[in-house]
Amino acid sequence: MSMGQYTNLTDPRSELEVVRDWNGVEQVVLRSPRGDYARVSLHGGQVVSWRNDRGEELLFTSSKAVFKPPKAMRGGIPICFPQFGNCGTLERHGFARNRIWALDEEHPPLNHNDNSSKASVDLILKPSEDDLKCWPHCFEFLLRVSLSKNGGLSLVSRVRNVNGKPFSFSFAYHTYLSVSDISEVRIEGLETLDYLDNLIQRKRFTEQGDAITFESEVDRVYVSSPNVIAVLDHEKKRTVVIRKEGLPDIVVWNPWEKKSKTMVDFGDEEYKQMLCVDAAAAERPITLKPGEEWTGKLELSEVPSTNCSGHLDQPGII
Ligand code: TA6
Repeated sequence: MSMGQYTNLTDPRSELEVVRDWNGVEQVVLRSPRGDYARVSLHGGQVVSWRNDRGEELLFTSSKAVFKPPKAMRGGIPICFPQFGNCGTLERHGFARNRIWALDEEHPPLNHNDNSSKASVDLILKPSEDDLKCWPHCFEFLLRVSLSKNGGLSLVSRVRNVNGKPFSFSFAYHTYLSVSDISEVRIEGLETLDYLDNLIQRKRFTEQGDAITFESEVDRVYVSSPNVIAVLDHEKKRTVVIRKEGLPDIVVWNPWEKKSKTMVDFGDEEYKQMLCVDAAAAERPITLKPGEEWTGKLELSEVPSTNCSGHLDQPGII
């Protein structure tokens, strides 16, 4: 398949390849010069794999995941749009994660002035007739997925209102991180924040802990959070730094034991090896007037734990 305009290789040593999964759905493989790897499926515009230059997978995928459109695969980074969770009339987390996206040949690459060396691909989603029946708003969703030469993974979403009237939506990068042992993991950067507890009808609380640790089911929306947080995995001596722009909230989810047993596409013990930390606009919807557009950015990077704890504001963490 020819490398059309939807691809961007600003470093000739980076690689990009279009393959097909066993359902015949196209997937785009990005490789960095030093051997990092990412794979994006056109099913849901979902990143389904992100590996470092040592070949270690950084994203969780359930051993019971269903790889058959339209159901979104349980793992990787599903995109929740135009609705996060059950906050609305649509199916949970909206329809974007269940749709087949297209490689975007139409538009100049997003951020075409960003020439830091990376491999990237542009995808596009527009509403189908069926989508317009359940959500009567014309939009254009451009997604750029990039892998930098240092293995950083970035996702830039640009939603444009090509409708005649305003519309509002909520959004999340539903990021399934792979962890060694959930009881060995802590999140830094959400201290003292307010959160909405989805386990208690979105009741509002204030985080008391000095870092978030896990010993039971958690399903919270941390509101108006800082744009940089870190997930520290002591056993793996690994920290994943999460940077976000245009997304005020962070959703933290681990189903723990009981809920895990209720999910058919999730192993009963798998809650020990995953943690969802979603950059999101979940508390308040985003409203776009006709012609307006919104951009939401996520950057994930892996840093050796020693570099991070307590120093989130240090330059060079990313
Ligand atoms: O992000 C947290 C959450 O909204 C939880 O409430 C939980 O339901 C999770 O998403 C998974 O949703 P899914 O529809 O993928 O099963």
